[in-house]
Amino acid sequence: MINTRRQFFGLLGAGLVSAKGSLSAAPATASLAGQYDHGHARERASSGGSPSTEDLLPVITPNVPKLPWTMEQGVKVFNLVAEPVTSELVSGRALNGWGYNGTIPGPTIEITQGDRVRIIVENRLPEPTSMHWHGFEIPIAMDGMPGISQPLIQPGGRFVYEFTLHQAGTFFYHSHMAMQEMTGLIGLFIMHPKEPLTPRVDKDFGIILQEWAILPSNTVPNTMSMEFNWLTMNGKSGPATTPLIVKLGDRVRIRLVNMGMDHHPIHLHGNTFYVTGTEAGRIPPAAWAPANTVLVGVAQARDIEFDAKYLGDWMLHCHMPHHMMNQMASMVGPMLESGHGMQTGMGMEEGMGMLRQGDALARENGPSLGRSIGISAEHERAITNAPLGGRQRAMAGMAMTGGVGSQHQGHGHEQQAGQEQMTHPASTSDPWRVPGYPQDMAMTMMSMSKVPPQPETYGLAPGWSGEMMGMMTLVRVLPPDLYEQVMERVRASA
Ligand SMILES: [Cu+2]
Repeated sequence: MINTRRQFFGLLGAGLVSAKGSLSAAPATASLAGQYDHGHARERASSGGSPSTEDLLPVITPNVPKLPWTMEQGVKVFNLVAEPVTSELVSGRALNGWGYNGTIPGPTIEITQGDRVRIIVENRLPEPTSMHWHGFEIPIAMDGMPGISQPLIQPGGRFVYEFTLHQAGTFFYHSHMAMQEMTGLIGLFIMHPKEPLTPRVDKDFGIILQEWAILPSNTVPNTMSMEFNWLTMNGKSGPATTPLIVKLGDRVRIRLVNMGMDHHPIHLHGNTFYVTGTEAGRIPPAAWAPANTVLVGVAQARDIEFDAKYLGDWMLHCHMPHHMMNQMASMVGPMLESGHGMQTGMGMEEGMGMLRQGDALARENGPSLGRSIGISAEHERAITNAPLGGRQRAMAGMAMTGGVGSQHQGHGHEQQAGQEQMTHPASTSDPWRVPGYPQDMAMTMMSMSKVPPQPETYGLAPGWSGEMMGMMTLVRVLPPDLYEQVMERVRASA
C-alpha cells in the first residue's frame, strides 16, 4: 500500500509540475502518443491467441491522460484527487478551473466488465465535494450523494469507493455538487465488455463536451452564467483540439459525453455513422439508426461508429451555431470589430445594454445586448481565431492547397470544382450598408505561427485553423503513407 501511494504521488507530482511549468499541451500529447501505442500493442496481440483483457482496444482520449491503477488482491485501485487546475482552452487562453489529478476533464478510467475497483477520492479543493458514478449499478452506499448515502468529503479528506462493475459501455464520473460540475469536475469511465463488441473497431475515441462562461480578461469560469463563450472537447476549443487520426478503411468508434447546460448536436462531415450506444451501454444492432448528427443531451453519452471509407480531414463539431465560435457573444461581429466593442469598466447602463439611442444593431450598441459577458473587444481580438479586419482579403478568396481533402479529392469531385472570384456586387463593396452586417468573422486566416503545431495536424491544408473554433475537431481519414507519417510524429512526441 505504501508503495502504491508513493507511486501515485510521484505521478501526481509530475503532473503538477508540468501544469505549473507551462501552459503547453505537452503532458497530454505525451500521454496521447502512449494511447495510440496501446492500439499498436493490441494489433500485435490480436494476431494470435484468444481474447484477453490486453486484447481489448484502449480508448484514445485526446488531451486527457489515462488514470493508472495498481492491482491489490484482485482489486483495481485508482486514485483521484479533486483540485484546482490551470489549463489552456486555446493557445494563450488560460482556464482556472477545478479538475482531477491536474487535468480538465479528469483522467480517463478504463476497466473491464466484471472488475472490482477501489477508487480513493481525495479532496484538495477549498470546499467539500462528493463523487457520483453516473449510471453505475452499484450499492447505494457508493452512490456519492452527500447527506443521503455518505457524508461530504471535506477539504483535506478522502472517501474510499469500492464496487464491482457488471456493466459495459461509455460511462463517466463527476462531482455531484452542481456548480463544481460546471467548473470541470468530470471524467470518462470506460467499461470494456468482457467479450469484444462486433463489428470490432480499429480506433476508439472518447470526448467530453463542456462549456464555459469566462469574462474577458478573466480565467475563472462563471458557473452561474447561462451564456457560454468557450465550448470545449476534452478541455480544448478549436483550433487547439487534437484531430482524431484514422487510417483509410479503419472502423471507428467515437464516444461523446456531455456535461453542461446545453445539448450538443454533434455533426460529422462527409460520412454516415450509426448510433451504437447510450450512457447505459450498447444499443442492440437492430435499433442502430444511420445519422450524421447525434444529439448528445446533458448528462448523456452517445457512441457512434462508422467505416472510414472516405479520405479527407472531416469536421466533427457541435452544430449549435453559437458553439462553433470562441469567446462567443451575440452580435459577434460588432463585438470583434475594432474600436466598436463595449469596453469593460463602462457604466452600468452600457454594461446592461440599455439603449438611449440607436438600434440594437447599431455599431455603438450591439456588443453587450442580450449577453452577460461584457466586452473588451481589443483584448479578445488579439486571440481571436479568425478576426474581422481582412474582409477585402477574404473576399479575394483563399486558395486551398495541400491537405488530404484537396490532395485526394475524396469523393471524386470534378477537378474544375473550387473557388472562383465573382465581380463585386454593391453589397460587398460597401458592406456597412447591408442590414445585419457583420455576422460572421471574415475569413482572414490566423497565421499558422499563432497555432502551436501538434503531431496530429501534420499535413493539414495551410490556413486550416481559420475556421476551427469552439466545439470542433477533425476526423482525419488518411491514406496509409500519410497515416504513418503522422503516427511517427505522434510517437516521437511521447
Ligand atoms: Cu453545442
